[in-house]
Amino acid sequence: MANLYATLSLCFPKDRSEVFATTQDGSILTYADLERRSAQYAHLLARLGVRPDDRVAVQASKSLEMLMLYLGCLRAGAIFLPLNTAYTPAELTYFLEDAAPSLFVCRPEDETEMRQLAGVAQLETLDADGRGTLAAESVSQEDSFPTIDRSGDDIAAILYTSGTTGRSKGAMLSHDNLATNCLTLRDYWRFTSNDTLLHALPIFHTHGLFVATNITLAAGAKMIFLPGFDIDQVIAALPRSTVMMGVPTFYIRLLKEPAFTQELVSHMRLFISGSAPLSADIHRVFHQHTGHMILERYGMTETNMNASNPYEGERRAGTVGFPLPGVSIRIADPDSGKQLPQEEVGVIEIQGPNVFKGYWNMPEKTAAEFRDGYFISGDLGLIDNDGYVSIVGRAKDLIIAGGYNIYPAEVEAALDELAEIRESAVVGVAHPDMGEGVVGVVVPVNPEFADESAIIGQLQDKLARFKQPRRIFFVDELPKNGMGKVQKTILREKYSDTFK
Ligand code: MCA
Ligand code: AMP
Repeated sequence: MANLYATLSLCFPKDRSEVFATTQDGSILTYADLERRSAQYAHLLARLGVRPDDRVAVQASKSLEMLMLYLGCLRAGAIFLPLNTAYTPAELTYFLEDAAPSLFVCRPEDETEMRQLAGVAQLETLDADGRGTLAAESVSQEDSFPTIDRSGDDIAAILYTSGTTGRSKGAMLSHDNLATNCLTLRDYWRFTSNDTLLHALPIFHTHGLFVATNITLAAGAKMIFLPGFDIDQVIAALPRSTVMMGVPTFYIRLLKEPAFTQELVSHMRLFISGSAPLSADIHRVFHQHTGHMILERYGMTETNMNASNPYEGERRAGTVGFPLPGVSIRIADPDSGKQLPQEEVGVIEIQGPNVFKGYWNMPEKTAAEFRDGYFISGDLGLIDNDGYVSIVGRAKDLIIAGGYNIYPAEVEAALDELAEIRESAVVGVAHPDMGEGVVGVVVPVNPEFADESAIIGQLQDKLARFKQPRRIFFVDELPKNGMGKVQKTILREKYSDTFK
């Protein structure tokens, strides 16, 4: 295949005056607008000296302009590198030094601070209303652009994911990785140009950018583009939508809302959930309450989507369905790599056109995460006798809160740097809203010290808010096994009621 944008544009409605997106303030972007605006961004990038394969890093609030910048990057052959808006300057420094983007786009209010960061070659701004220096400069550019030819293996985007050890890794996703996956999902989930997707996810991660947006484009469909998950806005938009995608927290919150009734969603075609486990309980309650069975699917930044419950046929709660067409999933013994039979639990390994091209500048780390051409997910699961894949746990030490990944190793490193702390352990425990909540268990240098807010306060500049422990517990010592390794199972058990 070719440039992802070229592939998507073949799927746009013939009549380009069709609506692509409507926003909260009532503005409308048609497919013709999309072609013009993305062309203007592509021209501007070229004028700013951004060449094919250069990285364009973006930490901006969710806006249609940011989506147009994404499409402009694709058209110009540049590599789009979106960054979570919650990341602190300390966290950004690493990403910018590592990826060495030729352009960094930030929020106008952050401009002064961002200029100080190392690794920023060129800075432009973009705000939530689509204003800022970049948007302003783009409007005077020519509004048609010959999309640059790319080979399917060329990199379209880099998304950073943290790891259980060491630094974050930039997952390189090719034009083919993204194109094949969204075309497969469009067909698997029966998207057509009659669909209107309710888009309330952030657009700096796979879910909101590649799954939600690319599928809409690949179907020539429409979206209602909300700034984020605001329950009132979502309730107001549901009557005009046909499909909704979300993390489990979206569905947990909707079920608590009295205005979320069966009548409100009786016309809906599909609810999709992913990024974190949706409990069988929520599946059941949602079904009883609305008559809709949520379709749960499984993905990763490195692989896009791997498995999905069927559109027709049984959507089985507690499973993530079948490997997608063209994707091969096997279960292996975590240590030996030996393939395990159906019904046995092991590490989930994935092969297919969806699997990424490796970690940016990290060939050894990339090699270490593949076995016989299969990507080792770090998720523990099984394939049952009917072929349904279930995720039953994680071989990697990872917490998922509200669909965001938090690596305890990173939080522990930040805690251990504090003068008051001798050592720490970070675990995830059940949280009624976010699925999991972060708990820090620390051994203070001074046994008398027990100031929780002083500890959390010192993390403000170091870690994004969503990674910070919501509670800190002070102990004399951490439970360890004979090898000196912290026994996190004991801690998870001990603090299991923290958020109940
Ligand atoms: C916000 N906060 C969080 C989270 N989000 N803390 C932990 N985890 C979170 N996910 C913090 C806020 O900073 C705030 O801190 C406090 O929690 C309460 O904020 P609230 O207003 O309730 O939160 P919100 O703004 O409503 O956001 C919750 C959210 C949001 C809507 C669930 O986190 C969200 O949109 N999540 C989606 C993430 C996502 O798209 N994941 C996909 C990754 P304070 O105490 O200071 O007030 S892609 C992926 O995983 C793979 C590939 C896949 O399969 O899709
Ligand atoms: P990320 O690093 O943000 O790409 O997150 C990927 C991880 O999210 C996977 O390795 C899983 O642990 C988790 N995940 C995604 N979808 C699901 C799901 N439906 N059920 C359980 N875990 C999921």
